[in-house]
Amino acid sequence: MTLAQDSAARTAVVTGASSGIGAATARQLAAAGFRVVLTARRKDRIEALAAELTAAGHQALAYPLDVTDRAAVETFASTLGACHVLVNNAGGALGADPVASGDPAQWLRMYETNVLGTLHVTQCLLPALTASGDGTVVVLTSTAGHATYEGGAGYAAAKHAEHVLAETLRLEIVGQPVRVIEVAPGMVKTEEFSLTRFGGDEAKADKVYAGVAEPLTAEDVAETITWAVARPSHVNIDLLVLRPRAQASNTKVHREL
Ligand code: 8X3
Repeated sequence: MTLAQDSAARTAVVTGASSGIGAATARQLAAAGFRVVLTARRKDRIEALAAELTAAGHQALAYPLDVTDRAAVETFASTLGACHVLVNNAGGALGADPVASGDPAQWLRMYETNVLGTLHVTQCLLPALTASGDGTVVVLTSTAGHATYEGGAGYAAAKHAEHVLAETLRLEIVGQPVRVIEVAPGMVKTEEFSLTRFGGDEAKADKVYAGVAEPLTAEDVAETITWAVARPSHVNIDLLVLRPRAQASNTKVHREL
């Protein structure tokens, strides 16, 4: 399979594009005129979204990919062709246990998906992003990448590391034609984030948003990413933190219960 195409459209790769923020970002970048390449492990989902976008007159392709599989990411990069924007969205949280009882396997998995996944894809696509003459790397971290909360250590540690990756990369490639944008959302209600975190336990997942008037939506975050990517190329949105109005900090949330 080759993803190279003759097209005047700029190419945007979105990881974790099968649902939530990734899918919403792919939709909005496509609407903004990008040729979008949707990657995620779940082939059926990204193929359905690519078909939906194509039927709507956009340019969209699906490429099944596990960002933790270095060899697969290298193969993807070698077939991609031009790349102007990379949105590192794949990742997520597993568990909310205290440090005293947290599961090391969950900590490791969160490091692998959030940090090493972003590392693999960014390393492998950086040559194409640089060759584009005007590349953008977006790293979707979290407010958990900037402060912690009880029960959040494993996720916060991974997101802090991902934040450091973004900040360090920006220092290292200054002078090259690639921007590094970090978007750090707080409470976002998507169909899967909390459900995955709590192993499919709907009651626990729902409790996260209990009484919160309007958590952010995937579309809110996608709009923010698309806005940052659409700034003139000399403007670098280093870090953009967004939260719902009801959330003043990671630990201060207004709930109407
Ligand atoms: C998600 C934000 O507060 O659930 O990235 O850690 S939080």
